[in-house]
Amino acid sequence: MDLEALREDVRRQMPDKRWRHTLGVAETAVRLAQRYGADPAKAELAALLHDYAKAWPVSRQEQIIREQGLAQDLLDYDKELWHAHVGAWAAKTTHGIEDEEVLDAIRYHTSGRERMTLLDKIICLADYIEPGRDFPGVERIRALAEKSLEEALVAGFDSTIRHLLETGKRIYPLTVIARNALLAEIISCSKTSETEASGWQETRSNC
Ligand code: DGI
Ligand code: FE
Ligand code: FE
Repeated sequence: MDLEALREDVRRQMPDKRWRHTLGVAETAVRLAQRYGADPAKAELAALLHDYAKAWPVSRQEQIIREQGLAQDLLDYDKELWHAHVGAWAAKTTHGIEDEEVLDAIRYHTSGRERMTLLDKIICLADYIEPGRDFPGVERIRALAEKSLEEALVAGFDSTIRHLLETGKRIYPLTVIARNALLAEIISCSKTSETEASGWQETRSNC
């Protein structure tokens, strides 16, 4: 696949500011992939495509969700959630991306989901902390990202959920499920490290 042609096409889908955000997410996702042992090439590809459909008219996004049989429950929640699923569909149909890991990372980059893969976590977190992001609490999430993907993501979802509560919007259930699952991972990891400290050899892949 020609990455340069893909970049040019992504760039054409969005205003300059969104393209700069996309480049920031790609740079951050590659760095997180190197730090946490994911495939940097997949991280770059998913990041470049993550907001592919963000600037498309919502009417077009809605039509694709309906006609292509994407998650219909999205239509009952904030329109900001739609571009992630539409973007995964476009990555597959326009760019022929078949790698389900990459497609899922695009599809769930906004909402999160239960049992997020390493790549899901990296794209979702890179989206929160790329260098162009400037919202209250972003510095804390950046600092947490150096220590734990899961703790940083919980802090990210907390800030999104707080914002949704303050603005009286509905919360997409998958976001609540994602946050709870990440908290469970954090707790089970801390139990594992206690067990290891007391001499037991129990290993869990996510810790
Ligand atoms: O596309 P971006 O602006 O780069 O960022 P994004 O894809 O993470 O999210 C877009 C917005 O979606 C985010 O500012 C909050 C909003 N949103 C609305 N309802 C929900 C939601 N985000 C989550 N995680 N869950 C929701 O229920
Ligand atoms: Fe997005
Ligand atoms: Fe984004």
